[in-house]
Amino acid sequence: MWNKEVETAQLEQMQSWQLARLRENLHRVYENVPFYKKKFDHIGFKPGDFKKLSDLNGLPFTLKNDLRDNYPFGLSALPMSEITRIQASSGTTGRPIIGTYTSSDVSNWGECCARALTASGIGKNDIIQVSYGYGLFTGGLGLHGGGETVGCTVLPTSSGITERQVTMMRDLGVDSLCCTPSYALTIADKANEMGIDIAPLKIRTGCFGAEPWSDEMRREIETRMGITAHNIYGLTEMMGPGMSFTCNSHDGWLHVNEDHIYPEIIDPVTEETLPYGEIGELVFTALSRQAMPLIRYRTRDISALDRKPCPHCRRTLIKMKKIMGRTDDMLIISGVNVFPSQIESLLLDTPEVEPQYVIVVRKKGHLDALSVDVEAKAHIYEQGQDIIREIAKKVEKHIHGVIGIHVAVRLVAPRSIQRSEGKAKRVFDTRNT
Ligand code: DLL
Repeated sequence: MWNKEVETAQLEQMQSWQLARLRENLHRVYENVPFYKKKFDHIGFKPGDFKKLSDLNGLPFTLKNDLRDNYPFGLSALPMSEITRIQASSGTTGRPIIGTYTSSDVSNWGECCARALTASGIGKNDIIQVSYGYGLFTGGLGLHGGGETVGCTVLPTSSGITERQVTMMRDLGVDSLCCTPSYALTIADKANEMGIDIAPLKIRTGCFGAEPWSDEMRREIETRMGITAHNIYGLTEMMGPGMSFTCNSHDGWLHVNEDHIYPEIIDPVTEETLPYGEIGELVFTALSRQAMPLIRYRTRDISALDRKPCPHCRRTLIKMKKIMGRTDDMLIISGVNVFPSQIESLLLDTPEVEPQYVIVVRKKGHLDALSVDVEAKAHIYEQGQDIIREIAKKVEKHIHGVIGIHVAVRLVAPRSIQRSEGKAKRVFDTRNT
């Protein structure tokens, strides 16, 4: 463990750290961020009234739109002289989401990523290849900072120039790859094309995140690269990668760095806080962040929380379930709620296809129709159209059996779907275009 004292702290100790930090941040935002002053005044709340963690339930949420409305620095709690870094995420529409950091924020971020890297088996003697994009996106610099905190050797390849990713991984004896899961597969494909087998190379572990990925995809990466694939989660608004991470239990739960960010699960419709174990939307409150401490930020990510200590690694940090989807990713097809990740799991249950697919939603008359193009494995594709159609029908039946909707499945030629170097775009919704 990177920080055993915190990662295995008793609940009482953790809650006292959380309460102290939360009180400080509530004062900070009330005094320095007019947006929060107005919101707190509106409900008659003064930071001095805050006595216990459950008092958080009564405080208003912060939404993505609030960040857009207060673009670029309206939610920063400190003057520019204190800000040492700005990161941003492009978002899908309109203004970018800006995150500001003080040097203490950057150092805490490094600490959180160091915990994640350590949990993935990385130490001082190892080389990590950071193939997340460097720049405004938090992936590259986040894992870079984590690697430097651990004291391992960081190879800042950034994303792209995939052939070079493969040769450097081989020639330098890289121990760990950090990138999006879809880019890991792109790298594996490129190695294949180059006639290089990654599995026997020195690399043994990886920290993958920034997009949802199924267990089937994890197994695919693990088999093709001969590594253990770890999950790392985060968002620009709160910090970036390192908010939570997996240990070696691979049970679908991530340990949350709850001394830096306080998680809650709410019902996205009623906005009520839900008890541990229930599925809902993740909401985070910044505990140590100085530059841009968001209070009750609604992530739109769907997950659940579990307070039981991990039987595998003994960390006591609260766990969150691997992201199951996003409230805004959910497709409603003929009245049935469908998450792209459910479709991915079902596709990858099928041994004849590659983990490369696109989902298209379109209007068919008054109804919504869903179709999926998925790449066939090369040896299957070579067997001709009859076999391909037969497998497509089998997949359609499987999806119908589990989710209860009809999805038109097409098996397409190997390598015909565009490969990703960062977050993969897999869903094309043409209903409103
Ligand atoms: O994606 C930060 C990051 C970089 C995380 C590298 C992990 C590794 P944003 O671009 O702001 O930040 O996107 C945040 O991506 O709300 C989730 O919907 C999704 N996401 C991030 N990590 C995971 C993950 C970075 N491990 C949004 N599993 C979040 C599923 C993830 N979804």
